[in-house]
Amino acid sequence: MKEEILKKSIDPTVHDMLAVAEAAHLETAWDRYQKQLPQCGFGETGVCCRNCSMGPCRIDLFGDGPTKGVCGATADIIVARNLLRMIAAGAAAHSDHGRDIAHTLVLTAKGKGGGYEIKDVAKLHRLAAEYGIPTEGRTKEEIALDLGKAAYAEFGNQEGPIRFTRRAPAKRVALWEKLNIDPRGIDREIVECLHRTHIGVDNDAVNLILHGLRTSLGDGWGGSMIATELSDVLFGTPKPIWSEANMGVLDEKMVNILVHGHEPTLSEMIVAASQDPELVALAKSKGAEGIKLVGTCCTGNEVLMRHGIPPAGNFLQQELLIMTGAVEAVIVDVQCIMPALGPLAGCFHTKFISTSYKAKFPGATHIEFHEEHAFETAKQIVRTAIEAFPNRMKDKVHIPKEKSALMAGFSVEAIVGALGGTLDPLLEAIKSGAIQGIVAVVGCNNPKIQHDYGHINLVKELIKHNILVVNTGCNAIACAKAGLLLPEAAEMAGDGLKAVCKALGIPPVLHMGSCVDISRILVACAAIANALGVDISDLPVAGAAPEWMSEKAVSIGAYVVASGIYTVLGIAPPVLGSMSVVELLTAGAEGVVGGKFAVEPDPFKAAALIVDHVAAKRRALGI
Ligand code: NFS
Repeated sequence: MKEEILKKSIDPTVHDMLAVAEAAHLETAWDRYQKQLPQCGFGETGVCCRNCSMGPCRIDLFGDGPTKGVCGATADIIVARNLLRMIAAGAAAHSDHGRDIAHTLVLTAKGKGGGYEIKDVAKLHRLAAEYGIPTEGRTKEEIALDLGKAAYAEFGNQEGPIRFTRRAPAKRVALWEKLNIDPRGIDREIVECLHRTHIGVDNDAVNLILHGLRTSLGDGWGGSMIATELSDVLFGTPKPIWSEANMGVLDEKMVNILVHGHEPTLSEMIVAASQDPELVALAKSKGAEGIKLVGTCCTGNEVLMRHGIPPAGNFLQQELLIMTGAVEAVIVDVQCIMPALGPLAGCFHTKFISTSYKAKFPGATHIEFHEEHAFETAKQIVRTAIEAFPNRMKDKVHIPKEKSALMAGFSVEAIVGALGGTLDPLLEAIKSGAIQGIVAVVGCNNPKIQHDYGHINLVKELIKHNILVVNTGCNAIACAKAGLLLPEAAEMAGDGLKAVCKALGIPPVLHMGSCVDISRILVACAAIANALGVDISDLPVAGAAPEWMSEKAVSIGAYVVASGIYTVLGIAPPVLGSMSVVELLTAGAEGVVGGKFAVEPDPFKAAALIVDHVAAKRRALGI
């Protein structure tokens, strides 16, 4: 295998497919990244401003060029404004997802759900109690209607507080209130980001970034948490489940359908449609043995968590999956879907099907999905995939064989269940030191870092140091492919963590879901902090995003830090053009919110930073 190919990923399926791509002259994100080099230094350091038409302006950090934009904006102002816009976009993406789920819950409660039903009634009751919605003598639909409307209203709230923010320890809420960063409404804070970054409004880097934290809290404890909680009510709260991961899950004899994107509303129905006897019979009539549904990105995680649908790869594998020549359809909704997929699918028999009015793509077949007709549309989409099967070009089919078994489904409820009904055994393990701490490793892939190298090495180092890892998103898929989501992976852990995992029969790395499900991790942190009578910032916990790339990841990083958690990034955000913003994010923030960022691309060094941080928090707690 060529050296350049090996350098791109640690995953053998990727090596295999990159060789196929090269031979067929097919382009990938890695090729396009190479063509972008050297990337624009102004953009990279965050000192390019396009917010008005006196610009574009840029700051010359090293020469004797301009130090201010036409309006007088300095590097500090421009960097902070740009960062705020990234947070706004990320928070908007997560929150719009949450809004769609609330909408689906309302439609379902009204009997207009097109095939959805309320699956977790116990959770519905718990959430209703939190919102002060009466449950006595009422049907689940009546309760769900009130809950859906109440959650829906959080988006347009003007005064706050956002209900779920009150799950945080009282000390944390008091701190947010004191700093004036307690979010008032989910949309309101996002809109205010856009207002503040308009020419001539907020020109104070600290003030801008504090508002970024407020906006991001409205994501983590608002939009994302609503997405997670209401998805559980509608589709069921995940429980431990077995599956397998990586490109080897594709089956040459089957109609292979890839679901990609983020919202579970569509994919839930695709799961149902793919099991529909009439459609299975149709697939057989076309010469296939059946229908094989696989996932990628966070839609992949949603259907893995609830149905055990195998993830076929993470973010950087989306193009490679089409290149196997064995995928009949890629069905997408929103987010993390490369526009490159349409033209690429055109080189194969693959149908690239877009479904959201919000997300159209070149080269896509658009079959618009509306919740009211969910199941019918899902069947139409699956039928379209099946019809493509006879067009498969046999000589182009190449499926890498590697795949790994995995165990996923660790919602907070499932973790408490695995612990025997209370958090106590976990708290005891933390106090005794068997488990030193808990670290969330999350986020994307990025061609700037060898694919999966950051994810896998960081996670392995942490478990070796008796740190329990919880994960979501594309990190979870990376770990699944590497066999780290198996109870046997406890053999790679330190003695303390190994013993705990063996006693409970759980992996040392717990897959908690999609990226909006990082809200599950916040809930777990809040519950542990409340049980110990401390703030989240006192806990031996940390966050990490070794290969992040999306604006959603920026919003996540911001709310994790604003929740009091130390967070290590593998890639620097575009802020290096302002030393005062860098100082605030990597040092000053700790004195304000109890959490801060660090940037460390080397996963071994990142692990060392986290291990030290966890040890320091343990000392401070006296454990
Ligand atoms: Ni998260 Fe999920 Fe993956 Fe990154 Fe994209 S899928 S929402 S943004 S690339 S982890």
